[in-house]
Amino acid sequence: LMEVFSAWGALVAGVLGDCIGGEFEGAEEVPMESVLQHLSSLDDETKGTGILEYSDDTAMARCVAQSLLTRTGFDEHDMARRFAKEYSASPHRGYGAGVIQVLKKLSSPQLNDVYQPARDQFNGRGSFGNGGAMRAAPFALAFPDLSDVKRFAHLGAMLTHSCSLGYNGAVLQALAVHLSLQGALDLPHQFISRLIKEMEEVEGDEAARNDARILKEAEKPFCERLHRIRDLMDRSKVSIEEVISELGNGIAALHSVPTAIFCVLHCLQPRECLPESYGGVERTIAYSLALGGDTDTIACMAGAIAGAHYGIETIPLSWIRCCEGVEDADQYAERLYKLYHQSPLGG
Ligand code: R7I
Ligand code: MG
Ligand code: MG
Repeated sequence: LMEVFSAWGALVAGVLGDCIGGEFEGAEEVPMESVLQHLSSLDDETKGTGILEYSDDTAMARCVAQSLLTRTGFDEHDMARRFAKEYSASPHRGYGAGVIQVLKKLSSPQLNDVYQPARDQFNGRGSFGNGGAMRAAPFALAFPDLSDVKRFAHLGAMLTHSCSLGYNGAVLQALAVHLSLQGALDLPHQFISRLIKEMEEVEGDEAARNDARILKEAEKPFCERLHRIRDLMDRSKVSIEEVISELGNGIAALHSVPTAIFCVLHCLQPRECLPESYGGVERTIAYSLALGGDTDTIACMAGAIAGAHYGIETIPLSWIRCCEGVEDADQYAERLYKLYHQSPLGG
């Protein structure tokens, strides 16, 4: 059963990860000292950090939440329209280089098939970027039924990411948030086994097998990464370098969604490299930033999973106060929570 504190935690911590993580996006190496300095500057109001703006990750997640709420369920035309409108209103939120083409085409009134622009990307194979996964959390909140979470996270991602290595990252992220909302992180090994079981089925699909073969990945790429996570979990010490080389920190969904899940699992306990005073969400976001690479997106995804587990009450007010769009995230979470409990959603 989902608690409203978890729903708030998921969407709010996702925004925090994006806003706070933006500082290090694209950095190759990020010393933990720099991360802790950045985080402590958020507590210090005299420093006048000002408001940290959200990027495309949150901009698109807001569209997903608004669309699910307005349409009381998934409506691909409405969601596509919102993505396009948001992009044309604020194009400078740091969108991926390829997805901009899709967003421009989606604003054309003549468009019949809203999934076509995404299919045209990268010589017709579609994008494997993490742009579908970074905005997947609202799907986890909206649908009580796991098969609906999978189905609509998939379709929502397909509006921009038609390669299975892109949209299956969104399915995995939505599943992780959904299970976390239900308290599944109390038993971390069962949590990862459950994700493997679900993704075995998701990646057994013909299209996924084809993409994996063409891109020379493992037969079931996300499952393979989840197994690597399980191996890393069982080790007493894991270095940042090992996490990066085993799981990645890049802009591909395959190199960032499993990484975000690992960050959450690794930070379930206090860690030597992190201040003792930190709660779980703080640990998770700090650790995500220290990996470098696509920090806003990895922290956003890890933040959503962790926020669902620990709940809103564990997040420092000083962090909440300095990030753009937190109040809205809070409201969307509450309204999605009500939908989840009151009316059956569906397509
Ligand atoms: O996936 P996407 O929306 O980007 C999201 C990322 C997040 O980190 C955000 O915070 C923001 O910074 O961007 O955008 P896409 O343009 O679809 O994919 C991102 C990038 O991945 C592309 O610009 C390409 O560099 C790369 N990429 C590919 N490269 C080769 N072949 C994605 N798919 C392919 C591909 O099939
Ligand atoms: Mg971004
Ligand atoms: Mg990013």
